[in-house]
Amino acid sequence: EISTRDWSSDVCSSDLWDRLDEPAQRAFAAHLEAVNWPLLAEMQRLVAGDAHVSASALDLADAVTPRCLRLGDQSNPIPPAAAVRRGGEALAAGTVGAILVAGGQGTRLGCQGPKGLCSVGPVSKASLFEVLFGKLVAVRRRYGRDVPLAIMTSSATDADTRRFLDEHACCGLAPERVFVFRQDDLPALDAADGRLLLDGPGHLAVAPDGHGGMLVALSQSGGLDWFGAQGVEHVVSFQVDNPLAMPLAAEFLGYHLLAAAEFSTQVIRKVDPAERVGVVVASRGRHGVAEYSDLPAPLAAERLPDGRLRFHAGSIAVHAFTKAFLDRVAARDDALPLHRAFKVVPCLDAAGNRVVPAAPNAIKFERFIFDLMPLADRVCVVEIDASAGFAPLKNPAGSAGDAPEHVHAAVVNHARRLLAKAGVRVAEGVDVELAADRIIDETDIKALLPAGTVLESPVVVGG
Ligand code: UD2
Repeated sequence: EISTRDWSSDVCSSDLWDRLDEPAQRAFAAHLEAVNWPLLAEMQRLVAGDAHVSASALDLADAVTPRCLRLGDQSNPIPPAAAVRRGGEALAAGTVGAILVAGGQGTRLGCQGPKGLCSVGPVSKASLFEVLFGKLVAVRRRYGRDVPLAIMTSSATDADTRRFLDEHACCGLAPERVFVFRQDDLPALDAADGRLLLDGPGHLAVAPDGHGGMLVALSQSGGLDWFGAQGVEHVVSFQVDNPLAMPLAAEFLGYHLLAAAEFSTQVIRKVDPAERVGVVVASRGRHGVAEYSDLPAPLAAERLPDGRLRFHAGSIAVHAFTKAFLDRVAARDDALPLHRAFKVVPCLDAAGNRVVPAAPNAIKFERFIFDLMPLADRVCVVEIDASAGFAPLKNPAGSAGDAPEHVHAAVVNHARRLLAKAGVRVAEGVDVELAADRIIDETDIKALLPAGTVLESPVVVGG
């Protein structure tokens, strides 16, 4: 009763079928039946298309960097104090939820399992998960309400993430306020002919569908309704690799709310064209993000008369959406385009031998959540200081940037700056860290340490 569909034109090495025993054939058939065939046809059309055409329909020729508010800037059209107040009211009313995108693995960083398990606490050795979940605990302490948190995992990180949450009692978050949902996988296709690849006998080569997979996965898993049932009206999303992320900063939320934006986003000032961050641009009345890999080098390096990069609003993937906007776009099946990436994908050759190609042989497909931006009627862009809110862990130790040692230094420097604001001095060369679940800003430090305190040895303040 194995399906009668003829897969031979779609699956590379399909003659290997006969070598599988019957249970393996059944499993393979089920695997193939689960493939979204209309989507596969669209992916195959993209394989055949021009490799240099960007997926997002942004016209960069006449695009500009949109006007940005700046965190703490008194010259903003919305005063910072008003934003802090409004954001604080929303947090105290419990109308803000959060989504953490955590489908990525830490393997490349030498850490087994989900990237969230990588240690980033310079003193505590706390993992990314502990630090990021701690921030929600700190918000509850200050504003008296939980922030419901949906965590997006992938096939590679789901089981380990759930185990981590069990073993660490959700790091102090109320378990009923944590919702774990899994993004989908998409097949990788042979770059030469668009056929499916096998990465083992009877097993398709697949990869997670990008953080944009969040939209469909959240909606289909019941996550959007879960937020709705708790009175959530605004949802922030952030990435698992940034221990300095501040998606729940009251001032940021306040700008989002007071600007009546459907989609707000945090950016940093991009100063070097080589920085691996997408850029927020405005073109023909719409906002969007041009991913760094899609931005032609001459455009990325273009400068304004005042010396700034023409495209200087670097996206750090911290966004806020209205829940109504997410509901609206989740109902469309064309909300997010597919992006292609040429990758090396180990696979079986026609003789059934596993090969690891020396050059990219396959196309992987991903959707990006920031492609929702052009669909939003009002967008609010808020610039933050990178030193206060962006220290991504991307590369292994010894790399030129975004490696554990850079993250470590950024976390210590951020702590030193907040401690200095609270009148606390730290001796030269001493590592200090702020307990993520206690300290949002200097006011929390002042409540713990009297001004004039000197820290002479490594410590987790508030830990
Ligand atoms: C991302 C942004 C880039 C910039 C940078 C900031 C994209 C395409 N690019 O670059 O513009 O904002 O981050 O750090 O977003 N993830 C999933 N599932 C997936 C793929 C990724 O959950 O299928 C998560 C992953 O765990 C990580 C985040 O998304 O938290 C970013 O993924 P990445 O490290 O591949 O993105 P990167 O550094 O190329």
